[in-house]
Amino acid sequence: MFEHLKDLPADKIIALMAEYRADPRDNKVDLGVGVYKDASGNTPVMRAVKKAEKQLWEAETTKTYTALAGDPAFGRALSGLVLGDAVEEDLLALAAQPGGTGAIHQALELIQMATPEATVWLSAPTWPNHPSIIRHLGMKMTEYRYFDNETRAVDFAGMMEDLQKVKAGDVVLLHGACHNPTGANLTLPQWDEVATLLETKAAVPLIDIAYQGFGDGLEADAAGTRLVAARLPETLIAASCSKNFGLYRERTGLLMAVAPNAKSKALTQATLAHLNRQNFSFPPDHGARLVQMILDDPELRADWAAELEEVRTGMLGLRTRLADALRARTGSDRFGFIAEHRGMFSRLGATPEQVAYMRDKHAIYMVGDSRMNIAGLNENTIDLLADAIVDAGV
Ligand code: PLP
Ligand code: TYF
Repeated sequence: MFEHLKDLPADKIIALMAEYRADPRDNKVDLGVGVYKDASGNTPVMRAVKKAEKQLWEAETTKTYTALAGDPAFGRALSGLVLGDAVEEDLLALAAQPGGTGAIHQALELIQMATPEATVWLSAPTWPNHPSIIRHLGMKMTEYRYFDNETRAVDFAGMMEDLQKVKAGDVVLLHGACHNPTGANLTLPQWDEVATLLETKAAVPLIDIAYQGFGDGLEADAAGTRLVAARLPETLIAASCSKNFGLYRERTGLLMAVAPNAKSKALTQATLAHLNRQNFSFPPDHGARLVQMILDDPELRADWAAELEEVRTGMLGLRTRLADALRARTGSDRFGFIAEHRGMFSRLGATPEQVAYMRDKHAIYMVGDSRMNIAGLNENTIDLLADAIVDAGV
């Protein structure tokens, strides 16, 4: 039977990780996969996570199953972090998921069960796993304009023009904060306009929020998501704890569904539990438990938020210094957008040839669409990158 399987396209970001590892050059710089790295290139376990793990090890008396939708205390804690008080608890269906990806997948399956004909609208560009999962599920999808390749900012006029064509029941996938791969984000007034448009069209927002705390801060990064969730009758939100809690391999995420009334919430909640059961039964609990412990303990929470803030401001500093280094070399503000972008990524706007040139000649690895992971830089490599960008003629 296996002979009937077909070759499938590899994930370019993951393929790049292997190419980087295989490169013997000492001066190589990894700006590829979206994993946070400190100045020494390490991806540390966060302090609060370590403390919570110790507490958990001492206090945990059983490993028995939790509940099909995960431990409700985790759902309450993480939905509180993402949504604040934007949505009443009795309108919010919650299900723990293996990572943000699990939450996106489950959201799409829920949509497929409810409205199989719906088209999912994706930003151009978006995280490659979005179209990949939608294609795998056999759902309809299309794109809306998002990134202006000239200004390297959001093409908001183009986005709104394209979203005019959204039909009732269609799903519009939005990045809650720190757009991947571009780094260009909506302002709060723009979120407001998008919310009004979706409301008029009777469309359903699906918000992927994987970088809360990496952009302008924990509250500011959730503001757009909260605005939409409070305004629209139905919203789906897929949250990931991989980046902001550094829990990558623990696979910690949450799917939130905002329902229009208590009856609809109960039905949605039951459907989410059913979907978990079909796909993997009980969701993983270790990372979820750590997140819940951290968020519910004022001391752990303060320590976590402080460390996350160090990460955020560190990346902002790298952005400013890279933009300055390019200003000094080019005598222009052409690369000023790097300091304006937010989150882990910026799309440089280099051609695939220029990206390949920087890898071959300067040992600088970025994704083929010229997405750079800013956290992969440090004080020493900023100048190397600035030189390479100029040398490649970007
Ligand atoms: N969505 C986006 C845009 C991402 O970049 C990521 C990152 O890895 C995720 C979702 C979810 O990641 P995970 O499944 O590791 O939580
Ligand atoms: O975009 C990134 O680099 C991160 C990590 O299939 C990632 O979101 C990349 C590819 C992938 C899963 C996670």
